[in-house]
Amino acid sequence: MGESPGSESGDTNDVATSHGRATETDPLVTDLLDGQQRALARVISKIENRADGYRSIVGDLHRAAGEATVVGVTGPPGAGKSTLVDKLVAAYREQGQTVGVIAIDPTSPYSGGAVLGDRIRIAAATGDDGVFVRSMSTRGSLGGLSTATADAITAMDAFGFDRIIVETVGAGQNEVDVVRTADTVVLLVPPGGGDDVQMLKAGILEIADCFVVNKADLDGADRTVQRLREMLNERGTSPGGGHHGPGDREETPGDREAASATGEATNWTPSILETVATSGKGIEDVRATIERHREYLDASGERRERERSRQAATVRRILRAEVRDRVEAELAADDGLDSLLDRVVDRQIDPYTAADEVFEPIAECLDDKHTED
Ligand SMILES: Nc1nc2c(ncn2[C@@H]2O[C@H](COP(=O)(O)OP(=O)(O)O)[C@@H](O)[C@H]2O)c(=O)[nH]1
Ligand SMILES: [Mg+2]
Repeated sequence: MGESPGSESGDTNDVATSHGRATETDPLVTDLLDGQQRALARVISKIENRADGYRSIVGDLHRAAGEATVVGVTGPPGAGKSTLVDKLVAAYREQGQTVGVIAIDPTSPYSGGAVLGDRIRIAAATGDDGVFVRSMSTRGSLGGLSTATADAITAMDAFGFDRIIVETVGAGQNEVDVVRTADTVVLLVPPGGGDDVQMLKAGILEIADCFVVNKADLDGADRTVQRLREMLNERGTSPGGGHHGPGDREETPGDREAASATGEATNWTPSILETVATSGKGIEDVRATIERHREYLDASGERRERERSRQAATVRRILRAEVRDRVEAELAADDGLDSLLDRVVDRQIDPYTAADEVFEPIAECLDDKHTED
């Protein structure tokens, strides 16, 4: 909850860190690392609001993170993700593991624990400090969610949770990017959905490590399992194979396979499981499969590869945002585009030239930097 709406100034501590370089550690960081959930909640709010000092906070936390296993749970709305996550949390707690949950729900922003199942709400309400649930909204600028989620994961990781679950509807590139921040991707598929399986082909299928046909109590689950098997066979997941095309950027599924193909360890063949999340049937299999995948990631060296491509994506996102902000600042300093636009509309200059004129000072700085090196 924002305590000072409309005010950017905050208290004097924050002002000192407004350039993103803290001279000393923010007390919030100390409290978070000390295991105070309230500090964790406040840090995530700062991350979400891009509040003063959040960068140096994330910087400090980054050094303390890196131990948690991040599990992405994705699938269409109503597939039973929240119900399954709820049961999964309980299963982890039974094993003595602590769990942080991030629910990204475009339909119910800021509804807090309300988007999740009863078990988690109860766990949270009864003060089980081995569970922490947070929802994040999809509002904000392009790519902002991916970065904010990555930062929130860093905060939960530094806090010390053994497992971090990110629930998200796997629609759209932004959400696919979010799911890619996970070590293990669990994809929920509703039964009887020949069409749904068809839809999955668009991007999300390739990044699933575990397929879960939930609502197995309903008709059509067997057929859906069958269809998924066929699809995986078409894909050719046999060891050593499975290249889909040239991976010309970081973070493509091809990168993951290339990484594992170079190692000694065998490739991971995605599992297909059936569950009834409402009753808890099959949840233990899901938990065990995630653990098995985790062991595979360590044995194959793929964990580090995934971490590298995820960090590459984060750095690139930050850079893109940085460039965008610089350009906007440049525009603002030059009275916006107004004078340039008149010349473009009057056909004195073309849009490329206009863009060049705006970008020139930035480009010059970059050129200077490169000649220094
Ligand atoms: N019959 C049946 N219903 C389920 C199952 N899992 C979840 N549901 C129901 O499906 C609805 C949507 O579940 P929810 O977990 O909110 O889905 P989400 O949108 O993917 O998070 C709820 O009414 C659940 O009770 C299941 O295994 N079987
Ligand atoms: Mg949900």
